[in-house]
Amino acid sequence: MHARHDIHWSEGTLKFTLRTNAALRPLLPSHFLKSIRAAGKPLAGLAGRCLHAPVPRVLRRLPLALILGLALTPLARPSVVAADAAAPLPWPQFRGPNGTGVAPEGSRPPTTFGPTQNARWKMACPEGHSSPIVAGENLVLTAFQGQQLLTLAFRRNSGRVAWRRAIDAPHVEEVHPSLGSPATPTPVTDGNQVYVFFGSFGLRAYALDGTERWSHPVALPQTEYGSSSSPVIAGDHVVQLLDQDGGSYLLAVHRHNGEVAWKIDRPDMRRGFGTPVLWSHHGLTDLVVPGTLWLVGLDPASGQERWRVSGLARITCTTPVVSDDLLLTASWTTGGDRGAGRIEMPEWDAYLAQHDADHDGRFTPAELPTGPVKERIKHLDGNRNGYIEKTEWLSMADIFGRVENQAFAVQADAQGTVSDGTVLWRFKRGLPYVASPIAYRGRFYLVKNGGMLTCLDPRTGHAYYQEERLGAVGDYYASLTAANGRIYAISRPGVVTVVKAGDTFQSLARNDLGEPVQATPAIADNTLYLRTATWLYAFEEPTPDQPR
Ligand SMILES: [Ca+2]
Ligand SMILES: [Ca+2]
Repeated sequence: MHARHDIHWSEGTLKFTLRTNAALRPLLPSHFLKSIRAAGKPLAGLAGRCLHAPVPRVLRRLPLALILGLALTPLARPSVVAADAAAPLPWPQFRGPNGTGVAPEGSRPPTTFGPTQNARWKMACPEGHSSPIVAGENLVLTAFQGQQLLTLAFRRNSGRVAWRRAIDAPHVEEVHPSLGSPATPTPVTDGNQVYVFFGSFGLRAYALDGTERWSHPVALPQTEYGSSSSPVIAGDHVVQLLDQDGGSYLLAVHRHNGEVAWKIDRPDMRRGFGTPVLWSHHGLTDLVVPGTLWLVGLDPASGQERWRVSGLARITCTTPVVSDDLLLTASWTTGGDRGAGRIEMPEWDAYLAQHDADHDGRFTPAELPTGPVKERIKHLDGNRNGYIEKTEWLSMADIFGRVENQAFAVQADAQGTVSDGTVLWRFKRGLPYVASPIAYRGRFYLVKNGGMLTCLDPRTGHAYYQEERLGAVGDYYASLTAANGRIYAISRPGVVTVVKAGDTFQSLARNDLGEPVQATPAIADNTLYLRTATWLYAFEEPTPDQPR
């Protein structure tokens, strides 16, 4: 009997073991032993087991015969196990684990809190809409102050500023004058580094202690409202969505050096503000990317498109969520509902004949009459040359003609195929504009501007309740979060309504923070970290051994 021989390695917080035996070790090429790295694919089929662990890329590079030999040799039975998969990062990105908005079970943040209640600490925080993430002992967020793009780390236990890094921005992207900020995308961490993105700069990586690691500048995006999509980690890559009015693309760079891994153009996408998520099913992981009208699934290793499903808004601000085997989303933009308020672009030839005053075959802003088309002139003028050309007009007319604001759920079929044909249901009421929806404990929740909450069955679309009033009016920009059986919905004026999760609407508390909130909270252990217009709070109920 050969002695078992385990080869251990780690990637981020995941630890792996390749379980084989000493007799086979000489068969493994030395580069394999030296260069094992985790990649984004689940290990399916190898050794007849499906393990919920990323498969090392190097395994895919091994000769098939060797893999089969390893798998079939009775002496060997190799397997890759995630030995420490139960130690995920607590809140590593926008909306926490894989963008779900759901805190790990066992988290018990407070239900009632405010500037003078259950605030363990509060710290003044410069302007910005990015959400805090948990990176080691720190919270990290971005801010904008004095033409500088800031990355700030605050000690989780005290709020003390641990480090502050600045990027001078000679050119700041255009942002919405009252709603936007050049510091809106939320950082992401893989447990070793923090990655930040500014539309006015690009990507930058810092070590957890704030040491600069690399930069990847990008051309200034054209979104009018300001970049909002947050970077995400997919295997060895940092992925950044740069949907804009012209020249949209999706970028993946290597985590260790910031060099381009792949870049794909998205010519049919216009400005968009959502964040991609990862969806694992049928032995594959899809990078799911929101955009104009289409939700697209890609291979995270190459960027190659695998599928697309229709049903997103003309401008998608929200991020989809994964729940069990379902992919769920909801989006809404003005003019995309059927009936009253629907925007339709006039027919080009007739409109040109009527309004092209200088007969040059295109429109200047001055030539267009006041109305919904003229209001969207920057959105239409994708190449930013100051004219609306026929191609720009027709492509936008096509988008306005096809859009159907909705929520929907999609499930892969038995073969793993995803398409419009595998959409389980579509629902067109109570839709959110900016606040991403949440799937929590078997229900799917949407918050609509004005303060209305809807609860759906994620498998059927059945409404357990619809557009229940939260009692806190205003727009909802922060995304829904959940912990300990409660949903947190935050109005832009700064009221956090805490609702009991379940099939019957039950409001538990309304907490007024006294100033606007656009950032999404982070939840770790029993603390809810929340950024308001000028403060960063750590809300937590005092424990008996923790005097205030
Ligand atoms: Ca003209
Ligand atoms: Ca143009």
